[in-house]
Amino acid sequence: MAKRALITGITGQDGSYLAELLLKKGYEVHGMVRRSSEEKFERIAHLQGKVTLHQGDLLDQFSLAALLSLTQPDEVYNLAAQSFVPTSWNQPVLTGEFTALGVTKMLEAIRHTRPQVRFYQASSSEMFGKVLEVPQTEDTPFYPRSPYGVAKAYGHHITVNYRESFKLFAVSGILFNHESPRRGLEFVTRKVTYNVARIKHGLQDKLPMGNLDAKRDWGFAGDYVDAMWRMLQQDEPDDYVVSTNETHTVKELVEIAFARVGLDYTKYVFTDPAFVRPAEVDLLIGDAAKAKKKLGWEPTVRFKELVEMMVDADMERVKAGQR
Ligand code: NAP
Ligand code: F7E
Repeated sequence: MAKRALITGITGQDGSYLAELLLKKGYEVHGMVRRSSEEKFERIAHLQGKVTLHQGDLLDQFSLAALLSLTQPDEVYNLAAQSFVPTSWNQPVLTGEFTALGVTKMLEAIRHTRPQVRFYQASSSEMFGKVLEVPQTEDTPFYPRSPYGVAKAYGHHITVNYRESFKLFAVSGILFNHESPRRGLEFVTRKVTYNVARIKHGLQDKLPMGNLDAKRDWGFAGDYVDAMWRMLQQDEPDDYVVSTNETHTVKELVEIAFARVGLDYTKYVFTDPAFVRPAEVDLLIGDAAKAKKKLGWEPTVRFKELVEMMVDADMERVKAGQR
């Protein structure tokens, strides 16, 4: 019989890639979606009829338990969150409700409704924040620098706690930044690649940016959802860092993106304090040796290829008048 998976956050970047992956593996895929006045599930439009969508919300614990009873999943991937770091300073309480307490709500629903489920929690390299070790591993202590990072640290610890307290098969994937042509427009990679395409097509001539010196370990989302799945196929639940083991500055990202369309970024990019954060994460670089050894996982897409893939996709989209 086909395995069943429930994905929260199926309309997000990772949810769409994960749903594709699980469908290819023969899973029956269920997704939780929030009610909105206009249903625009663009990232999963191509999966219509292949995945089953159910209304629910991480804030509504009863909706989570009801969904578990209805769908009877073997695996639950908790990808839903308020995931944009700057918004977490504007809406810290909401971020805590979704991104931190939402995890406990789901774990409680699992514990009481379907304790045999294998549970994946989408943890983040933002928990390392002002890093206490370079590169960062599963053993590096956390020092989050935003309400988002703080909320994710709570989500990580409560996942470990429920594993240890109630013997749930619960894992925390500590994923470093991962991107794709489906990335939201406000995140730095997609902001740059989309605006490069607009500039190249003559639709604008300037690009305001924040801190160009920040360093990130950027990988491809398609690779990272495969690591999530592998974590749930192990004999024992455990936590894993998922990263490329490379770090690059935002400036390098900008240079490569503009160069891809034959432009010099210095003519277009300027610093706008509106995009500078109250507290920055200066340097992230992950050591994914454990994931390689135990999961047999490795990234297939490197930084330059990733940026160029995103620029090319945005050039096509802008040409077609799409976002
Ligand atoms: P994303 O594109 O921002 O997607 C977030 C998803 O969460 C959307 O489907 C959104 O639904 C849903 N959501 C938000 N609040 C919800 C709520 N209260 N109830 C139900 N659903 C809710 O994020 P992503 O990049 O795919 O990331 C997936 C997960 O991994 C997130 O938890 C993120 O924090 C974490 N993460 C991401 C990265 C990365 O680099 N991408 C790295 C580490 C960890 P709507 O469509 O209705 O808004
Ligand atoms: O910023 C700098 C900014 O917003 C990356 C989320 O998926 O990954 C993501 O969080 C860097 C930061 O991602 C702009 O200051 C400069 O240093 O793309 P971002 P993030 O904050 O690293 C982690 C792993 C997650 O878990 C999160 O959910 O780029 N930066 N100028 C800028 N960033 C943005 N957004 N916009 C700028 O104009």
